[in-house]
Amino acid sequence: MKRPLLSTAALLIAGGGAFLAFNSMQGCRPATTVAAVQGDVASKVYVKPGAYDEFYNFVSGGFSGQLAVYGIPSGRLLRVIPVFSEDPQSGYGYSEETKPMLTTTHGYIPWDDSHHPELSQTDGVPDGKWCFINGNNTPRIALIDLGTFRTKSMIEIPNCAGNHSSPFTTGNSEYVISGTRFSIPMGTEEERDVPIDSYRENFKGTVSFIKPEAETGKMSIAFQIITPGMNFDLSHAGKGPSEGWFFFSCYNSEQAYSLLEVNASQNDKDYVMALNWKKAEEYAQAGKGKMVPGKHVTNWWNDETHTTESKIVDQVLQLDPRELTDLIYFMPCPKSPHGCDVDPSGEFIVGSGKLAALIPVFSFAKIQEAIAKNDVEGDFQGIPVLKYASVLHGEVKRPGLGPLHTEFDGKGNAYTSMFVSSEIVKWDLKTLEVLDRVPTYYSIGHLSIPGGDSKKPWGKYVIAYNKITKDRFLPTGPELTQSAQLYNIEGDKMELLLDFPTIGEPHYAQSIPADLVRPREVKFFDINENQHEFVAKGEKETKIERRGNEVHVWMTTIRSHITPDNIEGIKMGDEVFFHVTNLEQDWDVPHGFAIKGARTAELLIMPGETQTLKWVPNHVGIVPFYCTDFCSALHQEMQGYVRVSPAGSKVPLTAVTRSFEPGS
Ligand code: RUQ
Ligand code: CUA
Repeated sequence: MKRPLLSTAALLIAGGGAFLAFNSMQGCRPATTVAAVQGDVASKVYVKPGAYDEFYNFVSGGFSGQLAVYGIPSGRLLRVIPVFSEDPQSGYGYSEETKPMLTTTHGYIPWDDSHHPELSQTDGVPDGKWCFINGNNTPRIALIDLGTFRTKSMIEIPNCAGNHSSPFTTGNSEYVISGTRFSIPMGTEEERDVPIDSYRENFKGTVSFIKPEAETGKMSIAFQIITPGMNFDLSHAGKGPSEGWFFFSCYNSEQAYSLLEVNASQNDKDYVMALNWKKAEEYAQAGKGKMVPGKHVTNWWNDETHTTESKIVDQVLQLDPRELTDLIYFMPCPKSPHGCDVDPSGEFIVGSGKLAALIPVFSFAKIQEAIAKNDVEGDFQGIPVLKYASVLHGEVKRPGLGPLHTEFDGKGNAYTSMFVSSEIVKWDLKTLEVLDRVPTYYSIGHLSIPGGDSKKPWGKYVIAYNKITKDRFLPTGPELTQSAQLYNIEGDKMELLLDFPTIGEPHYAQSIPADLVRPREVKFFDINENQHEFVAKGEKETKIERRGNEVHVWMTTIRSHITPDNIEGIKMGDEVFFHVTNLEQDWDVPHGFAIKGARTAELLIMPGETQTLKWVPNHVGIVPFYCTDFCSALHQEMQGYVRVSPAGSKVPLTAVTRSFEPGS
């Protein structure tokens, strides 16, 4: 969502949904766009040359499908990690080794839309090991290794459409969750080929529990729970007393399937779904589920072969809460809830109804009581609906307009983003009193506090991720930069410190002290452990080999030459595979590889690693190749030639580096 349309607002008013009108408008502008920045804020974000930031900030690129890494408090962009989209800088998605990472049951997908980074946890606290992120469009979950800052594994989610309420983690990353946004018909072809207006009978949702293997980061689907048809928006795991539970915001309890902006905004309340995952795990292990069709791909990056390993799985274990009746419960939640956040103590669950004029806070203790007493007001498609008044801790009154997401500082305060009124509102978890509010520029979506959705937030800052930046930065044509804003939250009043531009749409983000990430940092790959099928561990191991019309070149790079650099005997019709090993054993010395006419990007090969570029020559003649990464004083000398001859030519296949006497 970038720029809500005013015409939509008009349509809504005409449609009788006047209460909705504000939702469609651009956020109310704070009167002055130059925020009152007071005193010496610059020194609070200034990281002097050569010094490091205190926090890593992992920010989803939204529709770019990538994950960006910033330093906080400086807001400096450190890296864009390619996850769901190809990356011309590193060759991710172009090299033969990484292509399978982006391959699904729908084939190769060069792009996806990613929303929510979630750091892995130990004892309910981010541990700096992994970062998960969801692919929305073609449902997948990715795991990024924070040793290498690379996508380590990716799993496709079957029986899912719009993987939005994902990938939130349990307290020890036993599981990450994947909740379907769109409900869809599932099962056999016949069961899936149904009229759209049979939504109520045929459309269902699922939540899948993904298990990451602690040692390897390989992911599999442990089980999947089928749910009534609705839209599932966001989720969070319980903690402390509510450990073992998951909470999901659900909208479209109207079960509309057309013009949702009006038709899915009719009910006064939708739901927060409480799911007992410990119970589900027990049932799964006791064989209470059934295997159903659910073809999906699971991809894993092997750091020794420097290659993706892929596996196709045909079925998933599904649990049905209509039979296993103590798995899920609905709690009424005003009105089209978006965020669903659990406070550090684990007692309070905040449902942010984006069309509601208040924020309901549920009490886990009361939920348990209501379940024990069967204190229900009815059911939704066979699932019990607990009484609102019985599960409510209380409501935050008049918080602002368009509450979306809430994070916590660990000192008893909650911070909620207000999309429509463009502000962050700080309130007290116990008294539910509003304590402070600051404007954001503009239309804040998510916000993030370091550790702010965990058991022990580090606090210190809240960062706003805005949907609209009009007039905040130098314009860049119709598409303006996206942005984040950093606020200090150490005092009673929030204080704006910094605006910084971001890539893609900055969606959700998480931050962690750099000290927790850095002990695992990988500086280069040990060449002795390189088990790539086509590795050359030294220049003596370089060679060329023809296999029918495939030609394989074992190639090495080291400052400042490529071996071999004179290749002849390639013919039109050949497919040439350059397997390039970077022989360096030093930090920060990648080499690149590019060849004229290659219809992919170039490669960027890290020290000790082997990567493969496939090249299909389409012209007869001499074709140069070279290193694309400025690696040394003689980087411009790092080059070579391939001779391409007509099909059927008798030129022998050779690959050499020649000695050369000047003038001879
Ligand atoms: S949602 S702006 Cu995709 Cu995370 Cu709330
Ligand atoms: Cu290697 Cu430039």
